[in-house]
Amino acid sequence: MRIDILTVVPELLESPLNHSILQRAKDKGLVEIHVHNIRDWSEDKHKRVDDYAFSKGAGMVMSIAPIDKAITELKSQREYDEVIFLTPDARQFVQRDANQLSLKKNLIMLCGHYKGIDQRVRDHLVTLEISIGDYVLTGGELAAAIVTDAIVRLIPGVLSDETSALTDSFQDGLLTPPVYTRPADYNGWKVPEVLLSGNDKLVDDWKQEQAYQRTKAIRPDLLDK
Ligand code: 6GU
Repeated sequence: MRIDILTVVPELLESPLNHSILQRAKDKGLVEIHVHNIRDWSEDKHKRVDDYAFSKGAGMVMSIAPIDKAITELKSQREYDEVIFLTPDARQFVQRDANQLSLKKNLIMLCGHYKGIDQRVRDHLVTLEISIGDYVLTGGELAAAIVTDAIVRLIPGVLSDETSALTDSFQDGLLTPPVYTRPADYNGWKVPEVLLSGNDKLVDDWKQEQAYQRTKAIRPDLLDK
């Protein structure tokens, strides 16, 4: 998979995409992530990428020209499955979206900034709009990092079998059961007896029940689905 991220603050994406599992996925050649500065396509002498809104009091708006040039250049090099716009005024990204996007070959992610973006970008260049939740961030960069992480970890070979994505919270509609490691007794705080029993059937039943009880207590909405 290849992901091209278009932003006016590329620095914000450096650290989150260059460590741990994402870095290993890149090293293994399972994913290529390219971060581009939209300013590189600005023809303005001050490299501006925004301008005043036509409506009064609406603040600054990201201009269409540099974004169109960037996307057109990328599209001339390969075919893209989606041009994704990260913005709070969109449908919320959920695990099902991550699953579907993890099967794609080439993705463009466009990070919103300032007060908004010229609507013609959304109407003519963007194919998918996503928000990561009902709160407002200063820009789409952290959201792009989150969406990239959620997608990349699902690519076959990125996670080891032990940490398989199939056992994640949400994949089966339930939160995960609690986990423990040694010592079995830490200053009187004990690991549940059943986990020390060596009886796989009992352990599986316990995990299933814990997953259900946690979901009922914390995210009852998931049980309605
Ligand atoms: Cl994708 N962008 C911004 N700026 N804020 C958000 C968001 C995205 N998702 C939730 N809040």
